Amino acid sequence: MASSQTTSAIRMSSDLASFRKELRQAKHVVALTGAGVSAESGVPTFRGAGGFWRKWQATDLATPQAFNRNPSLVWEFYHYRREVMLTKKPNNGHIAIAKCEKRFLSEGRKFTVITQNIDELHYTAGSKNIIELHGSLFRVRCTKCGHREVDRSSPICEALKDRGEPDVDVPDARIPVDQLPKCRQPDCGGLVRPDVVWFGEMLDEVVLQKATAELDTCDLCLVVGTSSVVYPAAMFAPELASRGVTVAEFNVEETPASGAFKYYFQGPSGETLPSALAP
Ligand code: BV8
Ligand code: ZN
Repeated sequence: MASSQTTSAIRMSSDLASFRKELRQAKHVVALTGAGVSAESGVPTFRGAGGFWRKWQATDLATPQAFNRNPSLVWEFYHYRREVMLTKKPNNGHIAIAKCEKRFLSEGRKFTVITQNIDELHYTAGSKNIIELHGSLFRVRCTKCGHREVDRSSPICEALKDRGEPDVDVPDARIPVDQLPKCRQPDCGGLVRPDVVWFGEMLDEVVLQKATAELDTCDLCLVVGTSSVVYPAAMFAPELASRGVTVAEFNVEETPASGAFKYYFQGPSGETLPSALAP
């Protein structure tokens, strides 16, 4: 529970009592999360100051074109983000979401997390029913045979050891392809890539179907820490609102989508969620 001091510091722009009444009556909640829910865990968001790695933004490197052009540079970027996660923990926002899911389950109600994040912090916080729209930092996919597997190794390959530093003046490692992470399937040995959805790539059909099925049956949606600019995730909550489903946004600032939502709670989600989702 946020301390009284921080609660008074948070300007709750909507009527918390009214939201909590709807939360008590909801049968199926979907929590749609973005990079902002992990910000207080120290994970850089995409569009904040932390959105740069060396001289690039994620949108420059999180593309199939960038990977085909320079797999070494893209692997340095993902290797850096994997290593960063080794020291990051879920914050009170992730934990409040996980506790709310547990309470809903004990009351025969449904709670689904649909996240745009690839940092797996919702799993670590104890959430169970999670849909990762954009994949995971800790899964790889072979570019040759398509084999997917979880890979938490640090470093993911010898050549990336101590590489990936984020400072703008660090020279690219220019690692030869045959020293980059390789497929472990017998007789393959193909180059593997992070198993994430890059810009310009379609979301996994099955993942999208699962997310759509959850969104079609939910009666309350929390939108937490997303700038709502990346599609198709950006249209999920506005679509629900247009169908009359209650949407509550938790963000430190208003977003292009805020106007469509019934509730807006301003403040860091690590502080606003515990009081909003408490029993
Ligand atoms: C698709 C995985 C069909 C990788 C990600 C032109 C050419 C090609 C495509 C497009 C195009 N124009 C538009 C598109 C579609 C494109 C898109 O939407 N582009 C955007 C940039 C306009 N989408 C796609 O390409 C998608 N695929 O559409 O396929 C198609 C195919 C071909 C051609 C056309 C269409 C695939 C998109 C998935 C990309 N992969 N991640 C990786 O992570 O490396 S996206 C990545 O960025 C994240 O997953 C996330 O989705 C997004 C970042 O958004 P947020 O999570 O919202 O984070 P952000 O930093 O932006 O905002 C943080 C928010 O938190 C802020 O609002 C901030 O105020 C708030 N906040 C900060 N601190 C806190 C807080 N809130 C609460 N508490 C705090 N403490
Ligand atoms: Zn393979």
